Amino acid sequence: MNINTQFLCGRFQLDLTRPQVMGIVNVTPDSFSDGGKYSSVNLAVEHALKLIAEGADILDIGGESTRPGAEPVSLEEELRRVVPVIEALSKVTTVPLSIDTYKPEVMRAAIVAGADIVNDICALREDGALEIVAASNAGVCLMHMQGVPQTMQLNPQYEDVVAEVKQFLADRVEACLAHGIASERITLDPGFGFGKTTAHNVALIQHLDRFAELGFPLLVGLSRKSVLGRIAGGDEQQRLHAGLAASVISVMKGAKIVRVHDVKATVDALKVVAAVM
Ligand code: 9MG
Repeated sequence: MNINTQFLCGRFQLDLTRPQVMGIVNVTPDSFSDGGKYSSVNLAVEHALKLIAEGADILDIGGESTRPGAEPVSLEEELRRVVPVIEALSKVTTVPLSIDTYKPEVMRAAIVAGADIVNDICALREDGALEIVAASNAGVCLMHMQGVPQTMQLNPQYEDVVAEVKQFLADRVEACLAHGIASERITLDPGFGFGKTTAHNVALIQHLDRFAELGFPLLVGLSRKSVLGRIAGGDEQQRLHAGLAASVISVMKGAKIVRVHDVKATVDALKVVAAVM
């Protein structure tokens, strides 16, 4: 199966023959990894520029925490958080900007503000989301999630996690193509930690090649996630080494984009992978 080596996203055509590092910019006071340090526009922009200096190829900007148990934020509050950051970054950056949201209204405003990619944990299932992305030239990341963030980790259940996640992603690809979203604009993500036990997450990474069979570039996000803490120990701030192992394994198993907090360390680790592979 041939996988697109170019990812068309907004103003950009990303070359995926080299793995791309997507740096996380949380604009949330309750963010699980930055403790709210970057909640104001200026600090978020400053942090984003630091990630670019460290080698980020893409920035993923989010205004609502999706960690297990997190409460949703209102549309107005999410817009207030992310739109000024995207507007400011689109004027000064040369990397694609991704909006991490499942809300169609936020997608629309973010694209107008300069977002190049829609990163949707709901895979464009909200009413109107497919139409908004189709009407733009933004790239999209379709992610699998069982349940909703508030309750998804209470009792995740699958007969065959790999087959079910793969079928879900295949169905969402069909929905995108039917709405006129070109295949070169689509990336897929099994959604590590989103309604999955440790065993489910391990099975997904072991079988990442099965998702590559769908013919679309894979994005993997494991950075600082609790599954790494359950495997290796340590709280969120102590999961760097486990996260680097996860990024390296993901890329060696076919991931084209890794979504991470620790950009410099990941870029260095992936240089070693590139030298070897
Ligand atoms: C927003 N967000 C949090 N975790 C994520 C993951 O694993 N993948 C994607 N695409 N987005 C994520």
